[in-house]
Amino acid sequence: ETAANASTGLDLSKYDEEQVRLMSEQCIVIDNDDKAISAASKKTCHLMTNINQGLLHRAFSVFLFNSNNQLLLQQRATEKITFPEHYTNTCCSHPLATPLELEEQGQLGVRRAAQRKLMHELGIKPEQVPFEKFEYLTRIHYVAPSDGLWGEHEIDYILFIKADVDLEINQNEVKSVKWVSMQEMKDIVENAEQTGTKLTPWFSLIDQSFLYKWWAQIDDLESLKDHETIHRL
Ligand code: DMA
Ligand code: MN
Repeated sequence: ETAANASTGLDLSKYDEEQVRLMSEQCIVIDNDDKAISAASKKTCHLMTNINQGLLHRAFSVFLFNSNNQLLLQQRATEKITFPEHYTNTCCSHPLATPLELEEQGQLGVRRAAQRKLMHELGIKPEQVPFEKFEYLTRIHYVAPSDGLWGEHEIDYILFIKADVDLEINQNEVKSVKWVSMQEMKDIVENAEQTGTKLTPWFSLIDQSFLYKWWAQIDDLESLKDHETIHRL
């Protein structure tokens, strides 16, 4: 961290040690067409000073449903550096700038990253979420400040998966989880302000645009897939 501090003048010592460690992961830097152009640390990619200059990276968002069509929501841990304690979809993160997770054929890199993080955050075993079960719907490009210093600027691959899973929560990542029906989800969002429920910006954007249309067709998603468009939300 000493070298990073020297270059950014940023003191990370007030944050959770494990979350600071994860800030050195190498994300995939992309252009506006989602073409991979380089790698940069998670820290570099999430500083608003860099985002304001256009720095953009690749991400994914998993929405996991059980056989009763309930969505698994997660509340982010207090330790998270961006959007702590916010409610959001099942699991989000970044494919890393490694040969395996850079693989674009069949979105294999993103699928590998999704499996890796479902295990890391929620203890879901890869056998319960095989690559081919992820339904890749579309990509969403958005920018969202977190607290002034940090933020997001991503092209986000949206993955739906229907699978019954066993959970073993990593408390450094996840504060709580909740299975919700479509109506319960709509109520949570509608009442968020009164109840003081913070929602992540990307989840709010997807909630306002595609979520219920996709959810209603959870068993028949083929015709809703759009692998060409990058939706600028
Ligand atoms: C980043 O999520 C990805 C999106 C789509 C916002 P995150 O902050 O949960 O990433 P990580 O779990 O790697 O910290
Ligand atoms: Mn990100």
